[in-house]
Amino acid sequence: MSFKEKVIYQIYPKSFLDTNQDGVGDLPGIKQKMPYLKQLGVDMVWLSPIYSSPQKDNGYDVADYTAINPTFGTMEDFDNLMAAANEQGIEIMLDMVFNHVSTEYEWFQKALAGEKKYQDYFILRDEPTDWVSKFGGNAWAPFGETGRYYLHLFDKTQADLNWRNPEVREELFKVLRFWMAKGVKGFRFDVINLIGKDEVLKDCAENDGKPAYTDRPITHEFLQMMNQATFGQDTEMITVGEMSFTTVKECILYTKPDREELNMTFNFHHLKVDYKDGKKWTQMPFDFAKLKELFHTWGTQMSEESGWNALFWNNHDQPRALNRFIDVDNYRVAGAKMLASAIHLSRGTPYIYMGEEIGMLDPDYDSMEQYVDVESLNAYQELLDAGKTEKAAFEIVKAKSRDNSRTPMQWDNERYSGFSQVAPWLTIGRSAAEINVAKELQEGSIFKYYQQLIKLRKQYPVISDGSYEAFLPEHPQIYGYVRRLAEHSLLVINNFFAEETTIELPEEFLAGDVLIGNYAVENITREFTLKPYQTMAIYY
Ligand code: TEU
Ligand code: CA
Repeated sequence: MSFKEKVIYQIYPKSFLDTNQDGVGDLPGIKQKMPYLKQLGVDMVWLSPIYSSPQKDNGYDVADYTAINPTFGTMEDFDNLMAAANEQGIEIMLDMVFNHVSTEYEWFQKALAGEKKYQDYFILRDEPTDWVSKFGGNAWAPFGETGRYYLHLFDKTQADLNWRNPEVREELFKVLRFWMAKGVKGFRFDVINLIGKDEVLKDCAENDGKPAYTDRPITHEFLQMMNQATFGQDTEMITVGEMSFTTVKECILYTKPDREELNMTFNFHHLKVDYKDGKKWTQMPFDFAKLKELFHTWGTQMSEESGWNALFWNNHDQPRALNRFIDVDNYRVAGAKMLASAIHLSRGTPYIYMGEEIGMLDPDYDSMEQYVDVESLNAYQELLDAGKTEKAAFEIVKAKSRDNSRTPMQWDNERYSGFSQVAPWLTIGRSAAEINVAKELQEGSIFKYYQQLIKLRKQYPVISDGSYEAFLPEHPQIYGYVRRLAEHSLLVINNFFAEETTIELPEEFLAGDVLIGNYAVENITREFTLKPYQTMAIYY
């Protein structure tokens, strides 16, 4: 089966299931839930970082790429998890954080101690540039007592690696071979479009300096080297690159098969349509016209140029899409299905973030005390410094914090939602008694809907392989597209609002069949009225 027919499920290990009652999720917990994932029908599970790490950025600050974080378990636990997954026909994708390492990594420590070899592993300069770290503040920090500075595009405990050094590349390629030898079948590469820094680094006032280090031409060369030296030798491997602040043009280059870089890319433009002036720590209702334009641009251009998208609404860095795009007080279930259809029937490989399949919501915390993410804490302080009241700053954090999606998985309505028997590392969401796996499996319909979508992708080549064209691009409420493959077509219509709207269906689909939808459809008529958040796919 090709990656076009597969569906990938993301697990945030800290928050999936705690089996040794320390309040933190672990590998045996993930192993235990393999039958649940099999029931859902996903093909591959992406684990956010499980490696040794001081956890300043929840594991995205890696201190040893080939050691398991003891909080999560042992290497034996990992091997057991792999075996249990494979038994269910599920493959494992690991998260490779190759742009930077924790400053606790042996390489950085040796560099600090004065070893020249390891100093060349990092990006050291006599003068910092004006670039702003993605987690706030300047992107350079003093390198010990040397008077020099090291680059950290993220937290100051995450030092950027010098990919121009062939020894660094070989170290990283070795890491990939290590995990491939264990049977890992997929890699998700963290912010991989930032690895190629220019030789001479220049100030850049635009967008906090992003254009100076993002999507640089040499990044493509590095990816080709990595592909050739490692996963490119195994046609079953699946690779996805997380692309920060990228363009469709670049993502076509990253994913066009004949370039031999990656299979697909994540981009975040569609999840910035509720950012005021492009700034995350603001609040604004989502801009539907912009969302559509982005989906259509990426959908058609990737389709025309043989690129491939990773399709997603949620991950561990994003507040829950339900809270952002749907009137959840009235239409949580219909809305969850509509959002799911909008991407699962599109051209690309769909990702499900844990809890999405049961319609989990943001936790609805009532105090700053409950937030733990370094990014949220920094942003809160910056909002106060900029003159916001505590209340106003809190409201913004509440809407935007990455902790929103990192709350423990809601398995049942027990005290700690079946995640643990002790207080978890991050407070459980307020809705856990109402929204949980046990209840969803018993009486819910969102999980079933996801099951159906996953099956359809495998049954209908037009879903996995068809082309993409926009449908009613100017409509103020509908996001729609047509997929085509040989003599078959699929029309997908999604009403993104709580108001009904009437449209004209194209002639060619009047004789078609409804493949899936969130309301019963009696007749496909030329004049068709869509209910609140209605989604419907017609196959002809
Ligand atoms: O995220 C990359 C990234 O660009 C994020 O910082 C994103 O912009 C931010 O979360 C939105 O507010 C990746 C990982 O997914 C994230 O968890 C890590 O913190 C980051 O890289 C550093 O490794
Ligand atoms: Ca645990």
